[in-house]
Amino acid sequence: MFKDSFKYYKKRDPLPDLIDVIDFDRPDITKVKRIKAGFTDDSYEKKFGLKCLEDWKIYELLNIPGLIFIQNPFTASGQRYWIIKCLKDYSRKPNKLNLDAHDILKNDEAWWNVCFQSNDKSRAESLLPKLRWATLGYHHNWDTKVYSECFKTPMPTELAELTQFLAQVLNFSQFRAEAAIVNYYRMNSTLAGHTDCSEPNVEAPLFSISFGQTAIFLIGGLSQEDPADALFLRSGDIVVMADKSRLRYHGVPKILSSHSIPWDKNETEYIKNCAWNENDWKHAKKYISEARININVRQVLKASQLTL
Ligand SMILES: O=C(O)CCC(=O)C(=O)O
Repeated sequence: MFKDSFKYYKKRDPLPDLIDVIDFDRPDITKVKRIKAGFTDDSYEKKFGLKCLEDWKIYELLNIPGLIFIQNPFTASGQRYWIIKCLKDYSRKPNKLNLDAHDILKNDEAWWNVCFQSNDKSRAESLLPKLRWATLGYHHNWDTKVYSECFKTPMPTELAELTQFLAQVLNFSQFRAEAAIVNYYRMNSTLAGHTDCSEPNVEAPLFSISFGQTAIFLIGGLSQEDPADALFLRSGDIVVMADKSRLRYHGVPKILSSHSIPWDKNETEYIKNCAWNENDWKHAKKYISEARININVRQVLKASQLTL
């Protein structure tokens, strides 16, 4: 059962045995199969900090049809670019934050500025770990779970373009990025099991992009009673929940310290394909050394709909 597996992987003392966690660094061909990319326009790779398409490794889980895994397709500079975007841009207005409900930030304040550009070190230290989520585009309503035209701001163009490119690569060319949740995890954070079923369009795939420390991601079936599989999600990895996998239970029972730091590799000029600011990176690098970020992008409207 999903709950039992969640409890098992969440425990700290003793730590769980990770032998059954699916590890794409050592893909087991009895559990996963390689699939091919279907799109080849390399101008997009350069734009979004991606590696050359021919170097991507894309898998589908054999026992979860529709669950696609792309193993870190980002260059190191691409990872830095997206980590800074999540921390500096997606955590500010007009996006909605978990912090909004508590009046922790004054009207004109941004989380990034208070944490990294103010002289009040004690406020910065206490605010930094409090950021848990930001919503973009059609904002997820955590209480009613119902999207509304009145609770919507523009989707960041670069994020919409990145996910639309990923969708094309996987032959979901009709995908439109209309809503996103950015989850910010500390090392002791978890995300309880749930299904993503608020979108009127659950036929469209959902794109989940992870950066920073490693997660154990648990994916079960359509019911809580079904058994679950565990996967390591490392920095840069992308999970796509498409077709029959779109409505499966999933959650994050544990964050683990990452053994490698793919955002910190030295690169030749050729693959430094994304611009980011050195000073911003100094702050973001420290943050991500003890945190994980997940960007979860969805289509809300059905293909024929223009509004809700
Ligand atoms: O953090 C993750 O990998 C999963 C996030 C998620 O399931 C969600 O935002 O609905």
